[in-house]
Amino acid sequence: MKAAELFVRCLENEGIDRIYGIPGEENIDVMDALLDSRIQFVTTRHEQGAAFMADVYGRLTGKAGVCLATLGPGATNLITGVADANMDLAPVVAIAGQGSTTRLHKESHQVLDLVNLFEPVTKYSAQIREPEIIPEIVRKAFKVAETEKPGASFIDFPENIADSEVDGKGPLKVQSPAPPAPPESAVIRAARAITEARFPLIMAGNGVIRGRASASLVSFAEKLNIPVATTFMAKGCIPFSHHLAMGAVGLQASDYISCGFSRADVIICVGYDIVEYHPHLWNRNKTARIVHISAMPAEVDEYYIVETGVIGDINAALEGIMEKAAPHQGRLIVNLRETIVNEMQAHADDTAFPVKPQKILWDLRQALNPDDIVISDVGAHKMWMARMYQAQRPNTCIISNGFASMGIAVPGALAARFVHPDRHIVAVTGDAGFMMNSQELETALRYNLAFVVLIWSDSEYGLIKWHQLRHFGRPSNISFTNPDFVKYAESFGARGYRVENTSDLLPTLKKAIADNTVAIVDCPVDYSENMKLTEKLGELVCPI
Ligand SMILES: Cc1ncc(C[n+]2csc(CCOP(=O)(O)OP(=O)(O)O)c2C)c(N)n1
Ligand SMILES: [Mg+2]
Repeated sequence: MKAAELFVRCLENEGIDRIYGIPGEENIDVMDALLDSRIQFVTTRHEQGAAFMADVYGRLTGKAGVCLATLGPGATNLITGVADANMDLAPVVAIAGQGSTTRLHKESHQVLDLVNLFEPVTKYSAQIREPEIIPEIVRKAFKVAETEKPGASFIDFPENIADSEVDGKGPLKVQSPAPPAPPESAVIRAARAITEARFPLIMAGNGVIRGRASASLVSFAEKLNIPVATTFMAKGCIPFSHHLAMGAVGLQASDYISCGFSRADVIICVGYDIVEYHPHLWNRNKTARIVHISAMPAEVDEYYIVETGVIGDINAALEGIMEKAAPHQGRLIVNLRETIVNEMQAHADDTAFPVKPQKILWDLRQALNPDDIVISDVGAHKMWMARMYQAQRPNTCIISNGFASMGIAVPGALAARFVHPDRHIVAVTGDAGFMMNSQELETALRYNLAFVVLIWSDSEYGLIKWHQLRHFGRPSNISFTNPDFVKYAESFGARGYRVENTSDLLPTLKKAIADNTVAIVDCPVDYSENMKLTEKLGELVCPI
């Protein structure tokens, strides 16, 4: 058979149902072989969109999302999304065409050394130099991408190899190594440290969601009566409505939950990776006694010196420790949770216009069911989403906080709808981030995918202005003008709405969801709340 066909057989063997990407000259053999495959090719409008789709697919499913591009510019367009997946620990396999092996040694049209280019943004980057090694390269790319800590793999497929014949080769058996149970001695030490703690606090990271350990985490917290803060990327691993939920940590400034961190003597980090939230921001004095529960040993950081490491399957670790540790009283936490809940509710009936961030989040929560999914883009809106959106289930509030690239929300929403056609999906985005990948609205409509895009309009790079004001007291080069988003939506064949009054927001969101197609809601936002938040948190009086 043709090598390109063997390659597609190997992809099928990995159980993938979709590839996102853009065909090119150098991968015509693969594109042709895909016609005889059950794998669906989703033709996107930018390779970056394809990579973000694979990224969010990977985060939602734990299986590698797959994106494909041609050589040179197609491949370089993939890089931002691939880097995002890699740093957010989402499994992705990226594939690019390449020139023939007979022209890679010299100056040659569109040829770049892609294996080296992708090296720093992947866990594994390889070129298919011979057709016989296709089964090994494909299997390895998926195995490496999906194994803790997950990330991206890259395959470079030269056109003459794809076009060559290969005999007697077939896909390799798919094997997924499961993390072993942690050693009993570590479980006992952790249980003792937690029992002896005066005020323990749990910080849950995205590893809890990757390890499908949310239910164990909640039982662990309940049994031992220990409050839980989550990182931005672990929102929902304990329902916000739970009495032990303390909200999300991750702002660079102090927040209410920082009071919990400064009062706690033992911090139990579960599935936490330091890329999610620098330890120097929550352990400034290096006094926290850290219990590290994770599938992998901790990264080295002078502010993250582990006292007790419990390495292995997170479910097994939590279950083992909770059997052996003694419950706590938990009285300090009641005030802290009340303060956080009160702050979230304070703007429920706020009618000021432009709409305050707090009110947007309140109404968004009212418009959605607990299982519905929001995908945040990156900007000031992300900080508000992370702080105040009340996620009730794991993987229902997708936030990129590793690489944190703008432009993820629209392609991410598209991928989420493919995975969960039965749930409502909302892309929450700034006006700048929206315009970075808005071309994928056309892709979504072409595949009949329904989701809402909620744009927080300020005609500025809001987050950057916020930083500039904090540091220098004046903004520098952050303004732009927007197209008419309603007409823009309509020009794609999508629905478009503009919020003119704050009281219109909730009914408009409900209408947009009910439209059951792509709908854009342009919502003017009052970002004067950003500096007000900075001032309020600067004068923070701890409620505990
Ligand atoms: C691709 C990319 N470019 C630049 C940045 C730096 N950056 C972070 S947030 C931001 C502004 C985002 O503006 P907008 O999308 O309008 O959201 P807002 O902050 O106004 O809510 C910028 C430029 C980034 N994270 N990603
Ligand atoms: Mg903006």
